Amino acid sequence: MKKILIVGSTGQIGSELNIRLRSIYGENNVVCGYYTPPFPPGFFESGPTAEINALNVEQIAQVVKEYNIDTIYNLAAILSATAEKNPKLGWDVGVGSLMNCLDVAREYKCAVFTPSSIGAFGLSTPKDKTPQDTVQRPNTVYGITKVLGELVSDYYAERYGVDTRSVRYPGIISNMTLPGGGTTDYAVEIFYKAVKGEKFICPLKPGTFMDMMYMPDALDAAINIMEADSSRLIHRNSFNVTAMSFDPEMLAASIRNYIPELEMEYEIDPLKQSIADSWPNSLDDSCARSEWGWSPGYDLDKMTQDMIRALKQKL
Ligand code: AKB
Repeated sequence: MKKILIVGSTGQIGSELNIRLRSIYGENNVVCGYYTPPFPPGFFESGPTAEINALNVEQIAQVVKEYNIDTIYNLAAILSATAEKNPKLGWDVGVGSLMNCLDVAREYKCAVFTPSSIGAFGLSTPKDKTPQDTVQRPNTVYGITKVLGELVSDYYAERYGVDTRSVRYPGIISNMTLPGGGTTDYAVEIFYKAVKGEKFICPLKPGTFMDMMYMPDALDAAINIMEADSSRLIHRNSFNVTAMSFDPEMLAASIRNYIPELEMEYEIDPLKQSIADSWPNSLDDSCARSEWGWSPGYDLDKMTQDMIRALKQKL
């Protein structure tokens, strides 16, 4: 049975990943490293937890030693738009947490999952059906940390034999914990507004296409890549994965199938728009499909129905 540490377990992904991992590997085999609130209901009761500042390598090493951890999910990050407002913080968290996890993993022989992102691509990357192996010259600090993360993770795998694996996440849509400061956050916020019956002010122009994914698929991607047979992996850091690609108009139309009164107006946020314009419209995820069987379960309509159902219950 795996012994897992999640660094950053209270964020958008971590707060749901910990529940899924505990249901697979057992409550006591998943340690939730936390630093910042909010803490989901039952967080401190449902299994071991440890306060971990991802920038403090000793704290990570201490927990890995104490619980005999063999797998680290490193989810500490400052998302793209927030990182552009505070590039030093974006760099320190993005690079610092990864280097700390890699160094601890090297010493204690752990596997490491660290998400990369569509943000690892830039203006000179082919925009449609972006290939697995292509130009990566992002112009955001978030993207730069993601490219560095991919390269240094491969370096630790080749040079020190650390089992590093990763996926390039698109925008993740979820209903438990809000994302904080990403360029794709609009695709979550619109659902909250629609279910509350409020007007949605969209920060991105119509025609701004980006890859997206519903949280259950994002969790599958993280767990399945870590469970994949390593002899089948030609790539490691990091795999293109996607489930759908849409622009704000398509998303609003999908929601209006179930909430016809949704009102949407545009008030473009220049920072978010310029980041979105530098990212792909759609990824080619065929390598993930052939090397470890990636296959998403949710398309736009299925996700829309489930988001509305879940938010109606929650709100
Ligand atoms: C962001 O918008 O910053 C993230 C991402 C796509 O990596 N959701």
